Amino acid sequence: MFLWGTATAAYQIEGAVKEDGRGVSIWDTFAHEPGRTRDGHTGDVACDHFHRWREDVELMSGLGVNAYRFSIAWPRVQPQGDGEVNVAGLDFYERLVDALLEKGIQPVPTLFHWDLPQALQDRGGWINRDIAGNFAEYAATVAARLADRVPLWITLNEPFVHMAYGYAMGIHAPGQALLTDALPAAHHQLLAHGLATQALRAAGARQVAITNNCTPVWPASQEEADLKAAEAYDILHNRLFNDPILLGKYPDLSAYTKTVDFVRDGDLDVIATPLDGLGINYYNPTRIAAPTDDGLPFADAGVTGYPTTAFGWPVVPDGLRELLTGLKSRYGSALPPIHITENGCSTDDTLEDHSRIEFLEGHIAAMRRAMDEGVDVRGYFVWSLLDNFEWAEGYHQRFGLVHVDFETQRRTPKASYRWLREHLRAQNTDT
Ligand code: GCO
Repeated sequence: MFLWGTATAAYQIEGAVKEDGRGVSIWDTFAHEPGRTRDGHTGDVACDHFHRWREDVELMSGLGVNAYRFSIAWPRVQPQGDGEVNVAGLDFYERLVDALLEKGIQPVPTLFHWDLPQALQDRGGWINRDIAGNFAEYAATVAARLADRVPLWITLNEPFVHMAYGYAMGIHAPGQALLTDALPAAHHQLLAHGLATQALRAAGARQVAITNNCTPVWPASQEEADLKAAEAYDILHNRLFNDPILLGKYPDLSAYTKTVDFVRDGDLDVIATPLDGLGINYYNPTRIAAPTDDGLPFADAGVTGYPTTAFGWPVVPDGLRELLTGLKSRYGSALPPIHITENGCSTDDTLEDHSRIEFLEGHIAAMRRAMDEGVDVRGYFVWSLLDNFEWAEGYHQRFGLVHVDFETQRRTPKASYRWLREHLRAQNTDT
């Protein structure tokens, strides 16, 4: 069965950050530091999903999706990141999973969508190798409770973005600006993913995947310097995260780091533990030019000549086809089945979000073209069910099929919700 779903993440929707024994996450800390998020917005309340989850499950049921990708907040399950387990946290996700299954919606939990327990950050976060073992312990704890009911698990969400924004550039939590010294945060996330995959399987998990954010890379020109920079970007954004998982080796990183001594014997075997799926988040292609002097080996030249979303991101539906067929030609038979675990756009604060309908229509069509060209795609998840806390942008970017009034928490389906409902209905009658 092809999975049609919506996607969310814990810190972006749950709120209730101090309830039922939840520990502090790096996003609680970061969002409360002056100047980190637009207008100082935080996820303290967000969509209050922690209290309103029943209503949100009803919204999905009304939409007619058969899957829901959400994330589990590590600090709800292990407030200190290791050791003591907060049973109330597991109870919350168990209630959610059971309610979804009752409605015929497959739960697709992501174990880490950036809300690292602050206690682990205090020990270095993803720069500290020990965290990989902590993550595997946490994965085993969640799976012990839910593996019998969850068909598909996602270990990590977008390790690239977490490394780049969180540790290299400092625009997301934990707010570190280490530039290429952030590379250990990539390796330790990948190692954590491999160990967690093994722990999940040992606990009876049926299918395991990871979600990578991938982008087609377009050189700004055919000049040597631009081509070289584009290759660097492709390596650091895409291949750094796909190659070790799918091929068991890193691309050549010698131009970007003096040493890879953080990679130890045996690590790559763990990282390449076979998977049942690869989650892909696609938003737009990236156009890359030769570096300026900011210390990075490339410069973002901006994609021009396309419509843009409210966020200013270029809308290039065929980029999804290009990305998927590109993955197939690069990895061949090493490529597992793909799930589009996120795709969507932000729009202005309107219920008549016709540009979102056009966006989704275009991207679903591009996905189908890739499938016609032989790419094995098994699912498509719209980001997002609800308008929510868009990280450093706070509540300013609205990605939801459902509008949220953040004063009253009132949910109102947008035109795109009705469009998707009809699209899904038509498919069910077609097949
Ligand atoms: C990401 C995350 C989501 C975002 C979405 C829109 O890609 O940044 O997975 O949490 O909200 O992508 O930016």
